[in-house]
Amino acid sequence: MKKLMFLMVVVLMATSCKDDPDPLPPFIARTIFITSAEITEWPKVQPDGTGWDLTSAPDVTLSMDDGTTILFQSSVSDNSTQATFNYPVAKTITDFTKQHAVGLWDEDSPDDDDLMAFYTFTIKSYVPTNSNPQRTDYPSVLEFNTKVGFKVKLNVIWQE
Ligand SMILES: [Ca+2]
Ligand SMILES: [Ca+2]
Repeated sequence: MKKLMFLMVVVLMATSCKDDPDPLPPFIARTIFITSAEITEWPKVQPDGTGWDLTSAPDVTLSMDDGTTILFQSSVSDNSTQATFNYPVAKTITDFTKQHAVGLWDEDSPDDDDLMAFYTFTIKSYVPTNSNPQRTDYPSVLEFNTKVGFKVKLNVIWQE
């Protein structure tokens, strides 16, 4: 009898262990918060090899837009030769299918600013496509890299 009791306990333990925890519900991000932008590479000269300004280095500023509205415009770094830039952004994007752009400009006056480099993107292309996405499947950095030597990283936080 004692033996049988032991067996029953073992069977009970085995069946209770079989209950896997329910899979986590998917994390579906509805908004993305851009905390900062880092430029690690940018074109120091125009495509024809001449400088962005006649007698000085470019006056660099970063912008971000959604095709109709400017979402972000950085301060201007006058006559800048620095290798990298880091801009706090603090902008939320909710339309993941809309095309956005980041542009690097040389501010000129009275002439129009020179567009040094730009990159267009949709947030959708960074959304994970697996059936049960978790927060960790979403990239915390969106990286852009263009042919003209313009490298940008956006540090982001995805939110439900
Ligand atoms: Ca210029
Ligand atoms: Ca200048």
